[in-house]
Amino acid sequence: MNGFCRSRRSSPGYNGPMIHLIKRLAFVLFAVALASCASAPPTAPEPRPEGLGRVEITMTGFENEEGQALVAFFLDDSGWPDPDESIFATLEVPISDGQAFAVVEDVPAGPFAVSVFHDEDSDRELGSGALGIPSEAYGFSADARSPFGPPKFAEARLELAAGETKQITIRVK
Ligand SMILES: [Ca+2]
Repeated sequence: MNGFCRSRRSSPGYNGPMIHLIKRLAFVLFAVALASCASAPPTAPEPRPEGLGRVEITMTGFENEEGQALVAFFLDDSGWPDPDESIFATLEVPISDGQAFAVVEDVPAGPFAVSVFHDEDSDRELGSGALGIPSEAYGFSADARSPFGPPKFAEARLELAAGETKQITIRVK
């Protein structure tokens, strides 16, 4: 500790400008970071077209009728894909013959995405086993699938037109 302090004091001619340079560099890096933040603001909500539609969701691929299908409906990536974070609609629907069916009414036209999982033990959580790999079947609109974690909203995104009834199928696995 003393040695460190002494060496700094003993050569001010070298360390002084060096420290100044490091401070300047740090400031430049900070300014660059700020500028890159300014050029990429958080995604602003897109303007949506006027009007409402309806989405009919058929889910297939269930291996048994335990529990229910938990369907979460999103209009943007806020909270995606957590059913408890969906600000638009979360539905629990029964499973029969390996299938489940849900209807979401009065959906604002524009982009949407749906996440589904088979909540076999009815705890409202996507069960996971070893290494965090899901133990309950799940799926997303647009057949979105990602090898690591859930796909992004943009990958599962579909479009609804005003006055449209859109029928989609989500296969869980
Ligand atoms: Ca569960």
